[in-house]
Amino acid sequence: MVDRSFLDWPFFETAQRNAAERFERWAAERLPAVLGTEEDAERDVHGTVRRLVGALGEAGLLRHAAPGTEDAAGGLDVRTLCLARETLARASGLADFAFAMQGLGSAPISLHGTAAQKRRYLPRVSAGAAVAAFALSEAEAGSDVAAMTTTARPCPGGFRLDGSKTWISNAGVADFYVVFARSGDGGGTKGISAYIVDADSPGLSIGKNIDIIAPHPLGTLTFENCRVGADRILGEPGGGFKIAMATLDIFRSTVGAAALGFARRAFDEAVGRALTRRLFGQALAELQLIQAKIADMALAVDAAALLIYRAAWTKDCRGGRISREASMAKLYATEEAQRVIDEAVQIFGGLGVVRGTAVERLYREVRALRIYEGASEVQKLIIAGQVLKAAASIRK
Ligand code: COS
Repeated sequence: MVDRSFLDWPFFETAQRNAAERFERWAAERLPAVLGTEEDAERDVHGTVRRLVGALGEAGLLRHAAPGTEDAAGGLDVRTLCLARETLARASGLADFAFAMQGLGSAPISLHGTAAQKRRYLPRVSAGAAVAAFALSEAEAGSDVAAMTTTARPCPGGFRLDGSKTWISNAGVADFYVVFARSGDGGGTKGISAYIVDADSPGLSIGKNIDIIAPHPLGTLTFENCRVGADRILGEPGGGFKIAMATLDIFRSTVGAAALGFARRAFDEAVGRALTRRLFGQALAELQLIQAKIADMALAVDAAALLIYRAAWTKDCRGGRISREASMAKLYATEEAQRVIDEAVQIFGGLGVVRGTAVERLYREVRALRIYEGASEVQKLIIAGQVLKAAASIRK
């Protein structure tokens, strides 16, 4: 059983502690039936994610991903999002994915949508009746968002989108996509706007699912003369880059939290194994080399948790930009989770690489987190940029 004493840390209040308990209970009592066997879930990731979204919505848990309130943060509580992802990731990567994408795909609407846009989309996201997706990356514009070439041009009644997006989570499952496109309102980061595009919009087509080591819905979107109404632009024309970055400021901490959930599960499995597996006439846990691994893993887990909860607490309680804190949380937690899980596989020995063991699944699940929502290298650029900017402004 995972140590839950971190819930007593001062970052949290009763609301977050209660939410964490609700996610914990759901994961224990309801999730196994919704997920089925791991093989079945991986064979039909689209169907599984739809089922998971429906069940999370039915349980009332998606209201944390799309609260639909009118305050500046759209009601998003980053500490709750982090605890939710951490808890779900400990149980299942796909359950975490289903929850997280409802948040990432709808957050631009929560943060920047008009009252009418919020009314139209958020209640359905929150109920699990509509699946959301966030469409930013392109084949030649991943880390370098400003290099995007998908265009949105004015046309009678709205906008016409042309181009393609790739690495889009929930492609083919989503009911709508928040799409970022070059709108010609300025160059570089200034010329990008955000649009809500319904999945059944004529001119939008979806490529086949991209098969990755830990399968989930992921694909390519192509826009050919795809028309969206004038009421579907999000925020100000030309404000799309900042909408994307503000959304990522919130969700990068939660990616760290998902990595933390994977790491906690691997750590728990490894400690259980070390206590029960015997060799050289003693438990594995009595070997000092194993104790050193366990100490390193425990330290990485706690340090990652501190950075994640610090970032989330700062956003919830201080507001404003948290780019530095969020990037530190994502960078450290994802890199360390990879190391913790690798050590867990090592402690399991041969069994650790057998398909179907928890640590083998975690080993595959964690890898993408060091890449998506800003690769580790991008997080370093952001951290250094923020530190240098702050230092330069003090010197002036
Ligand atoms: N919130 C609000 N505004 C922000 C912001 C944030 N978190 N981050 C940047 N901005 C603003 C800046 O203040 C700047 O505004 P002004 O021009 O008014 O001064 C503007 O946006 C441009 O910022 P910046 O100069 O930092 O842009 P860059 O092109 O240098 O950004 C990085 C480069 C690498 C940081 C950015 O492109 C990035 O995060 N890339 C990774 C994208 C990613 O995560 N992709 C994965 C897709 S989701 S799976």
